[in-house]
Amino acid sequence: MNKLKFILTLVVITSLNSCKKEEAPTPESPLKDMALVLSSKTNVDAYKLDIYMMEDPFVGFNKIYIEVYDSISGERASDWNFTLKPMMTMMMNGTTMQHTSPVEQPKFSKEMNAYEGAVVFIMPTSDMGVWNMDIAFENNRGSGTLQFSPKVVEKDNPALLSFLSASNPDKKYFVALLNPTKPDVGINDFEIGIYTKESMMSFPTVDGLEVTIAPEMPTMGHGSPDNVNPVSMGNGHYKGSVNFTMSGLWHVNLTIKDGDNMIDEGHYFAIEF
Ligand SMILES: [Cu+2]
Repeated sequence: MNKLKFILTLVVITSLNSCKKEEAPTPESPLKDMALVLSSKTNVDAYKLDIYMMEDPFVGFNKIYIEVYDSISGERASDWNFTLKPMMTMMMNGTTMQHTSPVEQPKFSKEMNAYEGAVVFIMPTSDMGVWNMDIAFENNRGSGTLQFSPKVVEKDNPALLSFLSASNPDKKYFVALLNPTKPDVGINDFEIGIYTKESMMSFPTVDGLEVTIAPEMPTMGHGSPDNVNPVSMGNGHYKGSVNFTMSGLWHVNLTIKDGDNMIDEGHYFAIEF
């Protein structure tokens, strides 16, 4: 697994426990094949937070897992609340401005024995702008905030599309590719997330749109049969399936409508395997 090139900044740390006790090692975890991006003591009892991501943060839909455990007993907690607050600080013409990005706030997953959430980074980190993310936590024994500064890269084949609505040029949309993450020959789950921009501080999900997909191999001039158009599942997610009849470079062309109003046609996700 690639080592993450993170610059981690802990902003709020904890009062140190005055009495030293033997600490349990980080518990065995279903997340252990992912990248540990932050591990920190909290100011709540002897609890620690371990934060994992699947890969280096990128422009698009990034899953985030938070494991909460007692550093003495190793026992895991499921009664905490988390709020992720990603914020980009950008320089524009000598002045500083900020904007956030779409977020799925973490909820406890029994399967992963950890909190599962997501952040859709809409721009890469650059000389012009940097990301910081507050991770606020609370339970009935206390609260606090950790912060880290992900270095967000743009993938060679972008995992996020953005455009203005064809029928309302004041409305901006973002479409993130969620699946397939590991494409293969044959039928693949195809899932996207759709978001809009209400303000610099609000990027809500958009449900109930009509999405049509048309995969093609641009170098060979053919498509594929038996694709299933993604259907709105709530929470901005749309699920269908795509048929890649051979390996190589595919374009999955999207047409997105809101009732009779065209939102976009002509954008595609490039997927190569
Ligand atoms: Cu930005």
